[in-house]
Amino acid sequence: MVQLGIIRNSIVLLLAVLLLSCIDKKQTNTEINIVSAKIDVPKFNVDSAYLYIQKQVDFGPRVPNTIEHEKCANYLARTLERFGASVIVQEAFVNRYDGVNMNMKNIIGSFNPESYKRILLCAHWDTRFLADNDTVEVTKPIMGANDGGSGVGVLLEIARQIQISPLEIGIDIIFFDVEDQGQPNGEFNKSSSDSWCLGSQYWAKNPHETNYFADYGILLDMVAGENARFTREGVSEKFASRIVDKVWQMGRKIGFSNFFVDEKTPGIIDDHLYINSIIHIPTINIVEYDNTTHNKFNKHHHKHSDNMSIIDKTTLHAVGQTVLGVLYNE
Ligand code: AHN
Ligand code: ZN
Repeated sequence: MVQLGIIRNSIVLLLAVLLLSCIDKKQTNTEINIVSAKIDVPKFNVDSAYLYIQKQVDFGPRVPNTIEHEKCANYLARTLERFGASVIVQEAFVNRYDGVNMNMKNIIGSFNPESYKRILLCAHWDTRFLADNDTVEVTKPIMGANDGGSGVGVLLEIARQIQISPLEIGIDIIFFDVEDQGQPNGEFNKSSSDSWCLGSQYWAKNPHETNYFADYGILLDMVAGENARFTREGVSEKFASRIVDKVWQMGRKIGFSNFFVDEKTPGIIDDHLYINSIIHIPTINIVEYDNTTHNKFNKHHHKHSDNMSIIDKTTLHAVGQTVLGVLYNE
Protein backbone atom coordinates (compact mmCIF):
# COMPACT_ATOMS: atom_id res chain seq x y z
CA MET A 1 0.00 0.00 0.00
CA VAL A 2 2.85 2.33 0.87
CA GLN A 3 4.54 1.63 -2.49
CA LEU A 4 1.26 2.15 -4.38
CA GLY A 5 0.87 5.46 -2.54
CA ILE A 6 4.32 6.55 -3.66
CA ILE A 7 3.57 5.54 -7.28
CA ARG A 8 0.21 7.36 -7.14
CA ASN A 9 1.85 10.46 -5.70
CA SER A 10 4.57 10.28 -8.32
CA ILE A 11 1.96 10.10 -11.11
CA VAL A 12 0.09 13.06 -9.62
CA LEU A 13 3.37 14.98 -9.40
CA LEU A 14 4.28 14.07 -12.98
CA LEU A 15 0.85 15.21 -14.25
CA ALA A 16 1.17 18.43 -12.30
CA VAL A 17 4.59 19.10 -13.79
CA LEU A 18 3.28 18.32 -17.30
CA LEU A 19 0.29 20.59 -16.77
CA LEU A 20 2.47 23.42 -15.47
CA SER A 21 4.86 23.07 -18.38
CA CYS A 22 1.87 23.31 -20.77
CA ILE A 23 0.61 26.44 -19.05
CA ASP A 24 4.15 27.82 -19.14
CA LYS A 25 4.44 27.12 -22.90
CA LYS A 26 1.07 28.71 -23.49
CA GLN A 27 2.21 31.82 -21.65
CA THR A 28 5.47 31.87 -23.56
CA ASN A 29 3.60 31.59 -26.85
CA THR A 30 1.35 34.45 -25.83
CA GLU A 31 4.40 36.53 -25.00
CA ILE A 32 5.96 35.70 -28.36
CA ASN A 33 2.69 36.69 -30.04
CA ILE A 34 2.73 40.02 -28.23
CA VAL A 35 6.39 40.63 -29.05
CA SER A 36 5.95 39.73 -32.74
CA ALA A 37 2.65 41.60 -33.07
CA LYS A 38 2.64 43.88 -36.07
CA ILE A 39 4.37 47.13 -35.20
CA ASP A 40 3.13 50.32 -36.72
CA VAL A 41 5.38 51.73 -39.38
CA PRO A 42 4.81 55.49 -39.71
CA LYS A 43 3.48 56.77 -43.02
CA PHE A 44 6.14 58.56 -45.05
CA ASN A 45 4.75 61.97 -46.03
CA VAL A 46 6.02 62.53 -49.55
CA ASP A 47 4.77 66.14 -49.77
CA SER A 48 6.88 66.93 -46.75
CA ALA A 49 9.98 65.30 -48.29
CA TYR A 50 9.33 67.23 -51.51
CA LEU A 51 9.24 70.53 -49.60
CA TYR A 52 12.56 69.71 -47.92
CA ILE A 53 14.08 69.30 -51.40
CA GLN A 54 12.46 72.54 -52.57
CA LYS A 55 13.86 74.34 -49.55
CA GLN A 56 17.42 73.20 -50.35
CA VAL A 57 17.11 74.11 -54.03
CA ASP A 58 15.76 77.54 -53.05
CA PHE A 59 19.16 78.35 -51.53
CA GLY A 60 20.66 77.87 -55.01
CA PRO A 61 23.56 75.52 -55.83
CA ARG A 62 25.19 74.29 -52.58
CA VAL A 63 28.83 74.45 -53.63
CA PRO A 64 31.44 74.48 -50.83
CA ASN A 65 32.94 77.93 -50.06
CA THR A 66 29.76 79.76 -51.14
CA ILE A 67 27.22 81.63 -49.00
CA GLU A 68 24.42 79.37 -50.33
CA HIS A 69 26.34 76.36 -49.04
CA GLU A 70 26.77 77.96 -45.62
CA LYS A 71 23.10 78.97 -45.38
CA CYS A 72 21.93 75.52 -46.38
CA ALA A 73 24.27 73.91 -43.83
CA ASN A 74 22.66 76.02 -41.10
CA TYR A 75 19.19 75.09 -42.32
CA LEU A 76 19.99 71.35 -42.30
CA ALA A 77 21.57 71.45 -38.82
CA ARG A 78 18.69 73.51 -37.39
CA THR A 79 16.08 71.24 -38.97
CA LEU A 80 17.63 68.04 -37.58
CA GLU A 81 17.74 69.74 -34.18
CA ARG A 82 14.10 70.78 -34.50
CA PHE A 83 13.24 67.11 -35.13
CA GLY A 84 14.84 66.13 -31.84
CA ALA A 85 18.27 64.97 -32.99
CA SER A 86 21.53 65.83 -31.22
CA VAL A 87 23.49 67.63 -33.91
CA ILE A 88 27.21 67.90 -34.57
CA VAL A 89 28.61 69.82 -37.53
CA GLN A 90 32.01 68.37 -38.36
CA GLU A 91 34.11 71.03 -40.08
CA ALA A 92 37.47 70.70 -41.81
CA PHE A 93 39.34 71.93 -44.85
CA VAL A 94 39.82 69.39 -47.62
CA ASN A 95 41.58 69.80 -50.97
CA ARG A 96 39.70 69.50 -54.23
CA TYR A 97 41.57 67.57 -57.00
CA ASP A 98 42.80 70.90 -58.47
CA GLY A 99 44.12 72.15 -55.14
CA VAL A 100 41.24 74.44 -54.16
CA ASN A 101 40.79 74.31 -50.39
CA MET A 102 37.19 73.51 -49.49
CA ASN A 103 35.38 74.35 -46.26
CA MET A 104 33.75 70.96 -45.55
CA LYS A 105 30.74 70.62 -43.25
CA ASN A 106 29.47 67.12 -42.47
CA ILE A 107 26.14 67.44 -40.64
CA ILE A 108 25.37 64.66 -38.15
CA GLY A 109 22.09 64.19 -36.29
CA SER A 110 21.75 61.40 -33.70
CA PHE A 111 18.63 59.88 -32.14
CA ASN A 112 19.11 57.86 -28.94
CA PRO A 113 22.85 58.52 -28.80
CA GLU A 114 23.13 56.11 -25.82
CA SER A 115 21.68 53.09 -27.66
CA TYR A 116 24.14 50.33 -28.53
CA LYS A 117 22.25 49.07 -31.58
CA ARG A 118 22.53 51.78 -34.26
CA ILE A 119 21.72 52.30 -37.91
CA LEU A 120 23.48 54.90 -40.03
CA LEU A 121 21.47 56.73 -42.70
CA CYS A 122 23.31 59.05 -45.06
CA ALA A 123 23.24 61.16 -48.20
CA HIS A 124 25.47 63.88 -49.63
CA TRP A 125 24.15 67.42 -49.42
CA ASP A 126 26.62 69.40 -51.54
CA THR A 127 25.96 69.97 -55.23
CA ARG A 128 28.36 69.86 -58.17
CA PHE A 129 30.25 73.04 -59.10
CA LEU A 130 30.17 72.11 -62.79
CA ALA A 131 27.55 70.91 -65.26
CA ASP A 132 30.08 68.70 -66.99
CA ASN A 133 27.50 66.41 -68.57
CA ASP A 134 25.63 69.33 -70.13
CA THR A 135 26.23 70.99 -73.51
CA VAL A 136 25.62 74.54 -72.27
CA GLU A 137 27.04 76.53 -69.36
CA VAL A 138 29.28 73.64 -68.47
CA THR A 139 31.30 75.69 -65.98
CA LYS A 140 28.26 76.84 -64.00
CA PRO A 141 27.05 74.88 -60.93
CA ILE A 142 23.90 72.73 -61.05
CA MET A 143 20.81 72.96 -58.82
CA GLY A 144 21.16 69.31 -57.78
CA ALA A 145 17.53 68.70 -56.89
CA ASN A 146 17.97 64.97 -57.45
CA ASP A 147 21.76 64.78 -57.02
CA GLY A 148 22.14 66.22 -53.52
CA GLY A 149 18.61 67.36 -52.67
CA SER A 150 16.66 64.10 -52.89
CA GLY A 151 18.50 61.90 -50.39
CA VAL A 152 18.56 64.70 -47.83
CA GLY A 153 14.84 65.43 -48.38
CA VAL A 154 13.92 61.79 -47.72
CA LEU A 155 16.13 61.62 -44.61
CA LEU A 156 14.70 64.84 -43.15
CA GLU A 157 11.20 63.40 -43.48
CA ILE A 158 12.42 60.18 -41.82
CA ALA A 159 13.87 62.30 -38.98
CA ARG A 160 10.49 64.02 -38.57
CA GLN A 161 8.76 60.64 -38.39
CA ILE A 162 11.24 59.39 -35.77
CA GLN A 163 10.38 62.40 -33.62
CA ILE A 164 6.65 61.60 -33.88
CA SER A 165 7.11 57.83 -33.34
CA PRO A 166 10.27 57.32 -31.27
CA LEU A 167 12.40 54.23 -31.88
CA GLU A 168 14.35 52.24 -29.27
CA ILE A 169 17.37 51.71 -31.50
CA GLY A 170 19.80 54.52 -32.23
CA ILE A 171 19.77 56.30 -35.57
CA ASP A 172 22.53 58.51 -36.95
CA ILE A 173 21.72 60.65 -39.95
CA ILE A 174 24.79 62.02 -41.72
CA PHE A 175 24.66 64.57 -44.50
CA PHE A 176 28.08 64.30 -46.14
CA ASP A 177 29.70 67.30 -47.75
CA VAL A 178 32.13 67.55 -50.71
CA GLU A 179 30.92 64.33 -52.31
CA ASP A 180 30.35 65.84 -55.73
CA GLN A 181 33.43 67.98 -56.42
CA GLY A 182 35.52 65.20 -58.02
CA GLN A 183 37.74 65.27 -61.07
CA PRO A 184 35.76 65.66 -64.35
CA ASN A 185 35.69 62.93 -67.01
CA GLY A 186 37.41 60.66 -64.49
CA GLU A 187 40.43 59.07 -66.01
CA PHE A 188 40.13 56.01 -63.84
CA ASN A 189 43.44 56.23 -62.06
CA LYS A 190 43.39 55.88 -58.29
CA SER A 191 43.91 59.53 -57.44
CA SER A 192 41.06 60.76 -59.66
CA SER A 193 38.62 58.20 -58.29
CA ASP A 194 39.53 59.19 -54.72
CA SER A 195 38.84 62.83 -55.65
CA TRP A 196 35.10 62.20 -54.99
CA CYS A 197 33.43 61.75 -51.61
CA LEU A 198 35.89 63.87 -49.62
CA GLY A 199 33.42 64.43 -46.76
CA SER A 200 32.74 60.74 -46.19
CA GLN A 201 36.44 59.88 -46.56
CA TYR A 202 37.23 62.48 -43.89
CA TRP A 203 34.48 61.21 -41.56
CA ALA A 204 35.44 57.55 -42.02
CA LYS A 205 38.99 58.42 -40.92
CA ASN A 206 37.82 60.86 -38.21
CA PRO A 207 34.39 59.73 -36.97
CA HIS A 208 32.45 62.29 -34.90
CA GLU A 209 32.72 59.95 -31.90
CA THR A 210 35.75 57.82 -31.00
CA ASN A 211 35.07 54.12 -31.63
CA TYR A 212 31.86 54.99 -33.47
CA PHE A 213 30.11 51.97 -34.90
CA ALA A 214 26.73 51.14 -36.43
CA ASP A 215 25.24 47.75 -37.26
CA TYR A 216 24.83 48.84 -40.86
CA GLY A 217 24.39 51.87 -43.07
CA ILE A 218 22.07 52.95 -45.87
CA LEU A 219 23.16 55.63 -48.34
CA LEU A 220 20.60 57.40 -50.52
CA ASP A 221 21.84 58.99 -53.76
CA MET A 222 19.64 60.24 -56.59
CA VAL A 223 16.41 58.76 -55.26
CA ALA A 224 13.86 60.99 -57.03
CA GLY A 225 14.08 60.11 -60.73
CA GLU A 226 10.90 59.16 -62.57
CA ASN A 227 10.55 55.35 -62.85
CA ALA A 228 13.93 54.95 -61.17
CA ARG A 229 15.31 51.43 -60.94
CA PHE A 230 17.37 50.63 -57.84
CA THR A 231 19.63 47.67 -58.54
CA ARG A 232 21.94 45.56 -56.40
CA GLU A 233 24.98 47.81 -56.90
CA GLY A 234 28.36 46.07 -56.79
CA VAL A 235 29.98 47.74 -53.75
CA SER A 236 26.80 47.24 -51.68
CA GLU A 237 26.65 43.62 -52.82
CA LYS A 238 30.33 43.01 -52.00
CA PHE A 239 30.30 44.46 -48.49
CA ALA A 240 26.68 44.24 -47.34
CA SER A 241 24.62 41.82 -49.45
CA ARG A 242 22.52 40.87 -46.37
CA ILE A 243 21.49 44.50 -46.02
CA VAL A 244 20.64 44.69 -49.71
CA ASP A 245 18.48 41.58 -49.19
CA LYS A 246 16.77 43.15 -46.18
CA VAL A 247 15.99 46.47 -47.86
CA TRP A 248 15.03 45.04 -51.26
CA GLN A 249 12.77 42.44 -49.60
CA MET A 250 11.00 45.20 -47.66
CA GLY A 251 10.58 47.32 -50.79
CA ARG A 252 9.09 44.43 -52.72
CA LYS A 253 6.89 43.31 -49.81
CA ILE A 254 5.22 46.71 -49.50
CA GLY A 255 4.56 47.05 -53.21
CA PHE A 256 7.59 48.69 -54.78
CA SER A 257 9.03 45.84 -56.85
CA ASN A 258 9.18 48.11 -59.91
CA PHE A 259 11.73 50.22 -58.04
CA PHE A 260 13.69 47.59 -56.07
CA VAL A 261 14.78 45.24 -58.83
CA ASP A 262 16.81 42.07 -58.37
CA GLU A 263 19.55 42.85 -60.83
CA LYS A 264 23.25 43.01 -60.05
CA THR A 265 25.07 46.01 -61.54
CA PRO A 266 28.69 47.19 -61.34
CA GLY A 267 29.97 48.95 -58.22
CA ILE A 268 30.26 52.74 -58.18
CA ILE A 269 32.45 55.17 -56.29
CA ASP A 270 30.18 56.80 -53.76
CA ASP A 271 30.17 57.59 -50.03
CA HIS A 272 29.31 54.01 -49.07
CA LEU A 273 32.60 52.75 -50.58
CA TYR A 274 34.64 54.61 -47.93
CA ILE A 275 32.25 53.76 -45.09
CA ASN A 276 32.70 50.09 -46.01
CA SER A 277 36.43 50.12 -46.70
CA ILE A 278 37.73 52.61 -44.09
CA ILE A 279 35.45 52.39 -41.03
CA HIS A 280 34.08 48.93 -41.94
CA ILE A 281 30.38 49.58 -41.39
CA PRO A 282 28.48 47.40 -43.90
CA THR A 283 26.71 50.02 -45.97
CA ILE A 284 24.50 49.84 -49.05
CA ASN A 285 23.67 52.45 -51.66
CA ILE A 286 20.14 53.03 -52.93
CA VAL A 287 21.07 54.72 -56.19
CA GLU A 288 19.30 54.84 -59.53
CA TYR A 289 20.75 52.70 -62.30
CA ASP A 290 19.75 53.80 -65.80
CA ASN A 291 20.83 51.34 -68.43
CA THR A 292 20.14 53.81 -71.26
CA THR A 293 22.64 56.54 -70.33
CA HIS A 294 26.39 56.66 -71.04
CA ASN A 295 27.40 56.53 -67.37
CA LYS A 296 24.35 54.56 -66.09
CA PHE A 297 23.34 57.42 -63.78
CA ASN A 298 20.05 59.33 -64.01
CA LYS A 299 19.76 61.05 -67.39
CA HIS A 300 19.93 64.54 -65.81
CA HIS A 301 23.11 63.70 -63.86
CA HIS A 302 25.42 66.76 -63.69
CA LYS A 303 23.22 68.76 -66.07
CA HIS A 304 21.25 71.95 -65.48
CA SER A 305 18.07 69.92 -66.00
CA ASP A 306 18.65 68.39 -62.53
CA ASN A 307 16.11 70.78 -61.01
CA MET A 308 12.72 70.51 -59.25
CA SER A 309 10.95 69.54 -62.51
CA ILE A 310 12.54 66.06 -62.43
CA ILE A 311 11.58 65.28 -58.82
CA ASP A 312 9.11 62.40 -58.85
CA LYS A 313 6.99 61.91 -55.74
CA THR A 314 6.16 58.27 -56.50
CA THR A 315 9.86 57.39 -56.40
CA LEU A 316 10.50 59.45 -53.25
CA HIS A 317 7.60 57.67 -51.58
CA ALA A 318 8.87 54.20 -52.55
CA VAL A 319 12.29 54.92 -51.08
CA GLY A 320 11.12 56.72 -47.94
CA GLN A 321 8.44 54.18 -47.02
CA THR A 322 10.81 51.27 -47.63
CA VAL A 323 13.53 52.70 -45.36
CA LEU A 324 10.93 53.47 -42.65
CA GLY A 325 9.70 49.87 -43.00
CA VAL A 326 13.23 48.59 -42.39
CA LEU A 327 13.88 50.85 -39.36
CA TYR A 328 10.60 50.09 -37.59
CA ASN A 329 11.03 46.32 -38.05
CA GLU A 330 14.43 46.25 -36.33
C1 AHN B 1 31.66 59.01 -59.85
O1 AHN B 1 31.18 59.77 -60.65
C2 AHN B 1 32.75 58.08 -60.23
N1 AHN B 1 31.25 58.93 -58.58
C3 AHN B 1 30.35 59.90 -57.99
C4 AHN B 1 29.00 59.37 -57.70
C5 AHN B 1 28.05 60.48 -57.62
C6 AHN B 1 28.18 61.69 -58.19
N2 AHN B 1 26.91 60.46 -57.01
C7 AHN B 1 26.34 61.60 -57.18
N3 AHN B 1 27.08 62.37 -57.91
ZN1 ZN C 1 26.78 64.11 -58.59
